[in-house]
Amino acid sequence: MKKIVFLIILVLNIVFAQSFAQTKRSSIPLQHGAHRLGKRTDAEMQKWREHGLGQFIHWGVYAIAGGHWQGKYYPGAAEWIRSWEEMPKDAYDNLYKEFNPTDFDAKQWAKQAKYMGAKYMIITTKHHDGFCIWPSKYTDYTIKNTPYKKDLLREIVDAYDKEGIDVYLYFSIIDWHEKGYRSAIPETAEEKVAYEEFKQFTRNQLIELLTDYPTAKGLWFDGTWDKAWIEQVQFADDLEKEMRAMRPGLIIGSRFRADENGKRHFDSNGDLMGDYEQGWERDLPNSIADVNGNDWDCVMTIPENQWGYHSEWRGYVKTSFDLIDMLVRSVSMDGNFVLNFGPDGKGNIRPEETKLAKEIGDWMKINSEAIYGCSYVNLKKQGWGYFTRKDNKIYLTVFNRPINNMLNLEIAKGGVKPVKAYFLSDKKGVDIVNAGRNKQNSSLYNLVIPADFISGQPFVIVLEISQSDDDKDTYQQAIT
Ligand code: FHN
Repeated sequence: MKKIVFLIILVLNIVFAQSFAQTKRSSIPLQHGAHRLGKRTDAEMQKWREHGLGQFIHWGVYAIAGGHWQGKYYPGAAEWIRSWEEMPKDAYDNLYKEFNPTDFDAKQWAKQAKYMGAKYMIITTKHHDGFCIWPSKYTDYTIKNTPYKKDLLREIVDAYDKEGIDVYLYFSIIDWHEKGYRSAIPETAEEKVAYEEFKQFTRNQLIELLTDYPTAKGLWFDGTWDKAWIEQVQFADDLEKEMRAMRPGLIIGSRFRADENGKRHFDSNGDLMGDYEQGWERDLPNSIADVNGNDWDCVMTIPENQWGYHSEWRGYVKTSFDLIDMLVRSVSMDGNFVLNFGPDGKGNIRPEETKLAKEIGDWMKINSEAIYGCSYVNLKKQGWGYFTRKDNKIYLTVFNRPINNMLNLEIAKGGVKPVKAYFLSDKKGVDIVNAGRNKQNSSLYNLVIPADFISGQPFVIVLEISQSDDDKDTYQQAIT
């Protein structure tokens, strides 16, 4: 009887706690806030979630300038060169007349991405400069009017589709080329009309992209921080609904629109707007608590902050170890890691990027089981690396091999039970030493790396687990 009363109280507590959380998160009535609480559970989103690794490509006419103008070095991000005071706007706006990427080979790009292990890619259809790599019928500022003429986006979509890599379309709402575009709220009646036309133009282009490239799986928005756009609450919400109705399963991140109080990414109740959090740019969460139970992606540059092609990378350039570390770290916190590439004006992927793609790919060939379809593991973080998990396997990716060759593992009471451990690379067994319990009654284990094991790479140990059967205390903890 006591047990039943206890169970009823427990259930009531859980129900109360959940409804409290719900009430709290939705306490401000919103018309244009999040339209869904919690993660999407459909197959398209599940697939996105399992990708782990993606490729970003920034490509447009800025690649011709390559971060220089008339011998001068532009210290900003190459794709922003038009905004540089040393860059004459007219000259930039006419660069497209020289855009003729004769070395471009979409199949080669896709093959390289496939080798690297990317399961999806994001391509800049139009960056802030407004140049469209597809022949949009709503502007003349497109690939069609360059010497190249052919539809670059089509070539990319087809090539990546063929390799089984899902394509996502990057689209900048900021458009420096379109005459009605304004960053701040238009003041005059004339400007207001122009901005209304710009909104219509934006809608037309998005509908055009979704219609003409039906295999693309989603849209990756950018340049949505302008005050003028933030204020288009009803318009943006309606447009998002229209796009979703047009393409069920479409995936859109949290950067598209603001709520009625101007909140972006998260609405005024703190709920995520969009299907995944898109705010992790060149940055990673510190812990799982930072991601609030949401899906997320991290987009990362190889140098400090260069997306488009800059012929002269200055400062620290990440190594494949840095990038693999970020990849595993992302997956260990339920995120996807998306690595950026900036091809040059002729369509070549630069040798530094090619080298990194190869090194990451070599690593993935052996270790991708610890990435694809894997997620967060509720185990205390250890200094040697990261945990990821799929079904009954926990993957320990080791970046910092301890001097004593012992990989510590701490499993809270009632948690999983280690069954066996082995190297992912050759399936050779790894000893699991039971190291007793700590004061919190967690079970401690050491996985012993054989002293003669040599690896010049981060390596993965697989730990097979079963549900715990260790509820009984074996050792009386001291009372202090
Ligand atoms: O301004 C852009 C930048 O050029 C680049 O495209 C990145 C990629 O996420 N997004 C913007 C800055 O957030």
